Amino acid sequence: MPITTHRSVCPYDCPDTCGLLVDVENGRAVKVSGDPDHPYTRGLLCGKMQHYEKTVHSERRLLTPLLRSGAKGSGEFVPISWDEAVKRITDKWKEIIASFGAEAILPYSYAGTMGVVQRNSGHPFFHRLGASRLDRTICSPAKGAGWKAVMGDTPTVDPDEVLESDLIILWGINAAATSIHFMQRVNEAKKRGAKVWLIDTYRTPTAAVADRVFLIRPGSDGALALALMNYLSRNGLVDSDYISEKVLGFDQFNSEILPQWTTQAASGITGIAAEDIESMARSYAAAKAPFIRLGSGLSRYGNGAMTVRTIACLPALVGAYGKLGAGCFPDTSTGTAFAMGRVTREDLMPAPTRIINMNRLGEALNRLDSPPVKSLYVYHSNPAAITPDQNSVIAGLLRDDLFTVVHERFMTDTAKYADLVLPATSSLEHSDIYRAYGTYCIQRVKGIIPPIGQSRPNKEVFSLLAEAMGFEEDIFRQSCDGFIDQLLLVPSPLREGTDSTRLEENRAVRLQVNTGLGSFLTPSGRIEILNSAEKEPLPRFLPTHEESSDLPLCLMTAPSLHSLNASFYERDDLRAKQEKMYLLMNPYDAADRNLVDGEMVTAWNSLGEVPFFLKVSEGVQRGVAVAEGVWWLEFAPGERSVNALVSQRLTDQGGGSTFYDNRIDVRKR
Ligand SMILES: Nc1nc2c(c(=O)[nH]1)N[C@H]1C(S)=C(S)[C@@H](COP(=O)(O)OP(=O)(O)OC[C@H]3O[C@@H](n4cnc5c(=O)[nH]c(N)nc54)[C@H](O)[C@@H]3O)O[C@H]1N2
Ligand SMILES: Nc1nc2c(c(=O)[nH]1)N[C@H]1C(S)=C(S)[C@@H](COP(=O)(O)OP(=O)(O)OC[C@H]3O[C@@H](n4cnc5c(=O)[nH]c(N)nc54)[C@H](O)[C@@H]3O)O[C@H]1N2
Ligand code: SF4
Ligand SMILES: [Mo]
Repeated sequence: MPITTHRSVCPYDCPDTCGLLVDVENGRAVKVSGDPDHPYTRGLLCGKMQHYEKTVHSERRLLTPLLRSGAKGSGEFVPISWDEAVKRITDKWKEIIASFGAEAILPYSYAGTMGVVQRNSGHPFFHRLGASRLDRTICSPAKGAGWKAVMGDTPTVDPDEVLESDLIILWGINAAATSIHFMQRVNEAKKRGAKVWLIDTYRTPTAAVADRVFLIRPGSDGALALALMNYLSRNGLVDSDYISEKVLGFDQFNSEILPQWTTQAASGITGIAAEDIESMARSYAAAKAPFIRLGSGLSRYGNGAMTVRTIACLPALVGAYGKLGAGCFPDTSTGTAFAMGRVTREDLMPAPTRIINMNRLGEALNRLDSPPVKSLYVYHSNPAAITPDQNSVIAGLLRDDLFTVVHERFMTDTAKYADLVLPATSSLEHSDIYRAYGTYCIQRVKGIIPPIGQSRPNKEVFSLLAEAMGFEEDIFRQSCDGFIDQLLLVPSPLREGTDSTRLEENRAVRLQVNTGLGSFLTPSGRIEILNSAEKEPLPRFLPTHEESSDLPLCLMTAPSLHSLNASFYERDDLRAKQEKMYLLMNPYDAADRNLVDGEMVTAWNSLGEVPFFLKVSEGVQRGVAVAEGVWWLEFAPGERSVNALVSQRLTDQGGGSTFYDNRIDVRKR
C-alpha cells in the first residue's frame, strides 16, 4: 500500500493547536510531523506529539465497550456490545429520572479534545435530558475574570507582536513546556536585542532563556505589581498624557492604594529584594516596548483573579497598551469565531438546571442531595487524576449506588472506577474544527484513519444515547461533517475574509482580529483601573487561602515537559523522560528533615498523603516544593498522586481551581 500524507491538527489542550502532517499506510498512522504551512506553528512540534502515532496505535487503546465484572476500582471488566452498553446506560438513566429526576445525572468533561464539535457534543444531549450542568472552571477562569475587569472584551494582540518587544516578561508561565512556539519568538526577539525576564516560584526549564530570573513567594505577584506601579508613580516614570487620555481611575488608585506599596513592603511579601524591585521598575519604564506574557500559574490561588487584574494595570501606566510589541498577553480571544450557541444548544434545556462546579466534584459526589448525584458520565476527562481533592473524588467514585460511565481512549484512573467503559476515537479517527487560545488560527480536519477497534467519536455516542432516549432533534442525527458545514454558514466577524478554500483543504487559517492599538472594549472605552461594577472597585492586594496555614511548604502542581495534564502517561517513551514521580525541594528544606536526594518521602496535609521520590534541587526556593505532571496511579509509587494534596477551594472570582494554593509538609517514608 502506498503511503499517503494528510493534514491534521493537535487536539490537546495546548495554546498552539499545531498543524500536523500525518503519513498513513494501510489505515495506520506511521509518521507524524509538523505542518510547515501552519501560519503560526510552522512545522515545529513538541516532543509529546512527534510520535503521536504511538498514542493512536497504543496497545493500551480500549477496543470495545466494557462492563464492570469486579469490585469498583478493581479494573476488572468484560467486553459487551455497543447495543447492550447503550441499552444499559439509558435503561439505568430512565430509572434514575423516574425516582430522582434528571438532575441526579451529572456530565463531567473537560479538554481531552479541544475540537469544537467533539468537545461540546455532550452539551445538547445533557441540556435536552435536563441533567445537572457542569461549571467547567478547572483551568483559568480567574485569569479571564482579572483581565476582563481591566480590559473588558478588548482582544489581545497577536502573539507575533512579541518580535517587536525589547523587554519580554514571562510571568507565571513555563513557556518552554507549555508554549513552545511563543518561545521560538522569544528567542528570535532576543537575537534582535530584547531582554527576557522570568517571574516564577522555581527555576523551570524556561529559566534557560531568561536574562533575569525572579523567584517569587507563591501567590504574591499582586504585591510585586503594586510596588512596581508605586515606584513608577513616585519617580515620575509614568506616561501622564496616556493615562489622562486612556486610563480610568489612576488618580484614585495612586492616592488610595499605591502609597503603602513601598518596595520594602513588597519585598517582605514577595521575597524579592527591594533593590531588585526598584531596578525592575526602572528597566520596565525605560523599555520601548515591554511585553508581558502572562501564564495561568499565578491565577490558581484564592487571590488569583485579583493578581491578574493588578498585573493587567501595570502596562497602562507606561502607555504600553498603545505600542506595537508591548502590553500584556494572557491568551488569544477566539471565543466568537463560531456560533457556540448552535453547538451547545442551551435552548434545549426544559428549565434551567442546577450547576455544579467541576473543581468540587468530590463534594458533589459525597455530600450533595436534593437530588444526590446517582449517575456520572465522564468523557474526555480524567477526574480521578486531574481534579482537586483526589481522596474525595475517589471516595465518591467508590459509592455502590453511583452509576458511572466513562468514554475514553485508555483505561485511566477514572475508567477503572466505572460501571461501564466506552471506547473513544482519537483525533485522527474523527472530523472536527479547532480554534486556539495561543494563536489566532482555526483549522478544519477530517478523520484520516478508521476508528481503532469499535471506538466511536463523542458526537456519535451522544447520537446513539439520544436515539435510545427518544430525542428527535436534528442535531442528534447530524453527522459531524454535516454539522460543521452548517456551523460555517453562520457568519462571524472574526472569520470575515478568511480563505475558505484553505479551510476546506484542511489547512490552518488565520482569523481577522482587529487588535487595533489604543481602542478598548470596556464600558468606558478606557483601561479601567477603577471598575465600579466590581465588588472591589480598585485593585488591591488580597491574601491567598493558605496565608494562615501552619504547614511550611507551598506545593507547586506544575506542568511537565513530557505530559499534558494526565495525558501521555500511556506512553512508555515519554514516561521514561519524566523518570519518576518526583517532589522537588530545596537542599536546606531537605536537610532540615534529614531527607536525601532519591529517597522515597511522604508529602502530607489535612487532605491526604502522597509518596514521591525526592529530588533535591537548588532551583527551588526554600519553602516551596514542586510536583511536575499528573501521574496515573498505575505508575505512581504509592496509592495516590499529587491532587490528593489539593483542596476544592475556589478562586476569588470565576469559580476557578486553586491548584497552587496548597501547603504541605514532607517526612521520610
Ligand atoms: N507540556 C505541557 N504543556 C501544557 C500542559 C502540560 O501539563 N504540560 N498543560 C496545558 C494546559 S491545560 C494549560 S492550562 C497550560 C498552562 O500553561 P502555563 O500557564 O505555563 O502553566 P501553569 O500551570 O498555569 O503554570 C505556569 C507556571 O506558573 C508558576 N507559578 C505558580 N504559582 C505562581 C505564582 O504565585 N507566581 C508566579 N509568578 N508563578 C507561579 C508555576 O511554577 C509554573 O511554572 O499549558 C498547557 N500546555
Ligand atoms: N496537579 C495538577 N492538576 C491539574 C493540572 C496541573 O497542572 N496539575 N492542570 C489542570 C488543568 S489546567 C486542566 S485544563 C485539567 C485538564 O484535565 P482533563 O481535561 O481531564 O485532561 P487530561 O488529563 O488530558 O485527560 C483527558 C482525557 O481525555 C481522553 N480523550 C482524548 N480525546 C478524547 C475524545 O475525543 N473523546 C473522549 N471521550 N476522550 C478523549 C484522553 O484519553 C484523556 O484521558 O487538569 C487540571 N489538573
Ligand atoms: S501539545 Fe502543543 S506544542 Fe505540542 S503539538 Fe500539540 S499544540 Fe503543538
Ligand atoms: Mo488547563
